[in-house]
Parts: sequence; structure tokens; C-alpha cells
Amino acid sequence: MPEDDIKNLTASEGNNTLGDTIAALATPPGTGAIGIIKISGEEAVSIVSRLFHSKKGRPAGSFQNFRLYLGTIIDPQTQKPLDEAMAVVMRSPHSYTGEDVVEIQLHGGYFVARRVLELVLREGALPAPPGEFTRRAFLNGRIDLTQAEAVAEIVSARSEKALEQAFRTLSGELGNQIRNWEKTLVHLQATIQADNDFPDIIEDDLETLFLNTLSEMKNELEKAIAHGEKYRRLRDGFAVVIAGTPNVGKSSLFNAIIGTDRVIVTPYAGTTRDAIEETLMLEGYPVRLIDTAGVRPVDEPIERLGVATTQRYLEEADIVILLFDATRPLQEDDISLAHKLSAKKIIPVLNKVDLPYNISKQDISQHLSLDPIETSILQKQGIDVLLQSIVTKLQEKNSSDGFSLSLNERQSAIVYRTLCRVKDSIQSLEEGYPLDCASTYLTEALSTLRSLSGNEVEEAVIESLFRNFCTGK
Ligand SMILES: Nc1nc2c(ncn2[C@@H]2O[C@H](COP(=O)(O)OP(=O)(O)OP(=O)(O)O)[C@@H](O)[C@H]2O)c(=O)[nH]1
Ligand SMILES: [Mg+2]
Repeated sequence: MPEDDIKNLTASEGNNTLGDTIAALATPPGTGAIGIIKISGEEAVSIVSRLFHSKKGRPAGSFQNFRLYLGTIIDPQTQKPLDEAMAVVMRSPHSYTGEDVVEIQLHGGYFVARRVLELVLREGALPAPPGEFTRRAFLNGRIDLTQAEAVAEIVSARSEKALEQAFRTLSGELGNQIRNWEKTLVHLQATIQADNDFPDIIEDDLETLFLNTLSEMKNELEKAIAHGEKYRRLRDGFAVVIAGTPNVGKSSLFNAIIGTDRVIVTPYAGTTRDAIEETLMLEGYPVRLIDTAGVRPVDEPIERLGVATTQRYLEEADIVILLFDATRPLQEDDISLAHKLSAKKIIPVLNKVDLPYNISKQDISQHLSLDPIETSILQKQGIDVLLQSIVTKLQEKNSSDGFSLSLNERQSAIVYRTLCRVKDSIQSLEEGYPLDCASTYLTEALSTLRSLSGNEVEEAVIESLFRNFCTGK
């Protein structure tokens, strides 16, 4: 397998140190329009100068920064030309890693990329493990940890909205906010210190000053956590669950929305026994659409497991499309299911309106205080209105809260721990304890916060973060 061959030229572990020169294929292995080899470190330019011969005979050492040069790759041992290529030199500190970086652009192709990478390694570079270029950018102080994480999120973004948010983090918005919080905490601690050293000079009502500042910070931290939740939905998809009692048309709706006959539809109640999931985009929002087993009390073991699975999905759902069958009066099961769900999540739908009604809209709105959307999935009626109402709900969920920070799971957990310490310090002040008590909590808050941007983060955390990157990034 060609990809495996390339993998042999890729380090799986971080076996290099900052002084080493590293190299990797930066484009996916295989056939493509162009293949790029990336080299970073002190030896990068001299390694390339031994392989790359510019058309005008200029050695790589004399290349201008950020300028593409056309030339030929020649194996120094055999003097055989391998490919026509372009090379660009980006000297330290003005490069992605902060070190000397050279990129060689080859004609895309598995074999040529592999041969040239072999030559680069033979000339002294070490194979770069996944994420190593970004790890170096972080270790060399070019970017903070939030920006390094944003690089990974940009690469893996599956929707425009997730990309927008990740790009803002890459631009440093999150890093700046963290530094502001750090500054506030440092300032408060310095004030406590000054108050201890020169109690006569410092203004009297420090407690009020502290309470005001910490309350403001608490609000910001809480907003950041709430916004992070939104961001992760934009990144991973909003869970839109189709639910209802058996036979109301859930699977028919699922198939109609995704546009294929993905799940089985039959006239028999209890057809779907499991949750089935597909991802799709609705006006730029990534959605995980989930068909579920109809909810009813059952003894049959397989269907019972299916109903239990439905309950789990209903708990995690961002939106529940709750279907009712127009041909039959509301049943106890319909009502108890509706009452179990938070009204905010529900979009009620009255299906099978092509058949004679045995239920009225009022029957439903009486229980849900919401008018249902009427559909005939069989005749493809009302589905557009339903999709529009899903989009409206997604827009509401995503409405601006004046905040643009997009925390991932690691960052959110740290902000949460910081928030707990800030709340502790507020409580201790409110209960009349001396400022020194609050100060202990603030020290903890500061140290927790510093692991966000990478100032006090453990080596193991850094290693595990970069291991999830792709090779050559
Ligand atoms: N007349 C009519 N029949 C429909 C409509 N929607 C679905 N059906 C029929 O209703 C029956 C049940 O549809 P499904 O989509 O399997 O219903 P379900 O809710 O997934 O059922 P379970 O998986 O058993 O819970 C099938 O025979 C469908 O063809 C509709 O709008 N009008
Ligand atoms: Mg079904």
C-alpha cells in the first residue's frame, strides 16, 4: 500500500528535539495536482540546497524569503534528476514554526513525493511526527496553545460556521481574552499584597472593588462556557431527533429529509428498533438527524431496548420533531411523551393530513401550547415548512450573545474550574472573611487559567493535543 510506505517515513512519536531539522509530506499521500514537502529547522536551507537546483543556478541559501523558485530535484548521490519543482524559503523567525522553513512543491504523485522525502531525510532531516510543525510554532512562542488548537479545528471543520469560529480563535481572540482575565487576577493579587505592605495608602473599600471586579469576571466566564457549548454544536452538529409513538411516520420523515430510503418503512407499528443517524447541512448548520424507535410501553425485549435508546437521544437532543398521527385521537402515550420533553426543544408535527382527520390541531396545542406543522410526508407536503422551522430554531440557539469565544472541551473544563475558584473567592468576601482568603482562591484561579494558553500546561497534555493532528501540520 503506497500510503503505508509514506507512513514508514513518518515518525509516530515525538523523537526529535527542538534543535533537530524535521521534514514531512504536507499533502495527503497519493495522486494529486501537487505534493508539498515541508522542512523546518536550522539545516532546512542547506539540506534543500544540496537537492534543489534552481533554473538560474542560484543556491537555496541566497533565495529571497517567501519567493518561489523554479528548479529541478537531483539526487546528490546518483546525479539523477527526479522532478521539476518549486521551492520557497521562509527564514526564522518569520515562518510557521518560527524556525527556517523550506517547502518544496512537486508534481503531485505518490512515488515522486516519497522519493524526494527519502532524499531530504537522507540529507539529515528527521521524520516529523503528526502536529510537529504546529507544536514547534507553540514551543517557539509563535502561537499560544489556543491558536494551536484552532489550527486543528480549522483543519477538521465541517461547516462554515464552525470554521468562522475556529478562525477567530486562530486570530488570537481567545488568547487575548485569557490574558485579560489573567491581568485582572494578577492586578487583584498585587492590590492585596500592597494592602498588606502599606495598609495606610490603599483606599478603604477594597472589598467592594474586589466584589465588583470578580462578579464581572464571573459573568464573563459563565458566558464563555455557554458560548463554548454552542460552538461545539456548530463543530459536531446539532442533534435533531425525530420522535413520536409508533407508526406516526418518523422513518418516512427521516428518509424524506435525507433524500434516500435509508430506513425501513412499513405499515406495522414498532418497525424501527434502533436509533439511526445521518449528518446533513441545513443553511450552513451541521445537523445530526436521528430517527428513533416509537415510544410505547412494551414487553418485547428488543423493542424495549429501542425505546430506552430513544429516551437517551431525547435527553441529548437540541431539537425534537415530535410527530402525531392525524388519523387517530391523541393517546396517553402521545401525551406523556410530550410532557416529558422541554417545550423549548419541541417542534410538533401533525402527519398524514392527506387522510381523514381524527384529531384537531387544538388537541395538540392544548398539551404543547404550540400549533403543530401539518404534513403529509407521503405526498411530500409541509416538509419545507418543517425544515424552515428547524432552521429558525437553530438560528435562535445560535443567536449572538455578544460573545465570540469558542471553547473546546479542554478549554471549557479549565474555564469551569477557574469559575469555581472565582465564585469561592466572591463567597469568602461576602461572608466577611479577610482579603487574604480570597487571595488563596485567586492564586488557584490564575494557575488554572494559565494552562489555557499554555503558560503552565503539563507536557503530557501538550503531547496528547498534538498527537491528534495530521502529519505535516
Ligand atoms: N397516508 C399517509 N401515510 C403515511 C404518511 N407518512 C407515513 N405514512 C405511512 O405510515 C406507516 C408508518 O410509517 P413509518 O415511517 O414506518 O412510521 P414510524 O413512525 O417510523 O413507525 P415505527 O418505526 O414503527 O415507530 C407507513 O405505512 C407509511 O407509508 C403520510 O403522510 N400519509
Ligand atoms: Mg420507524
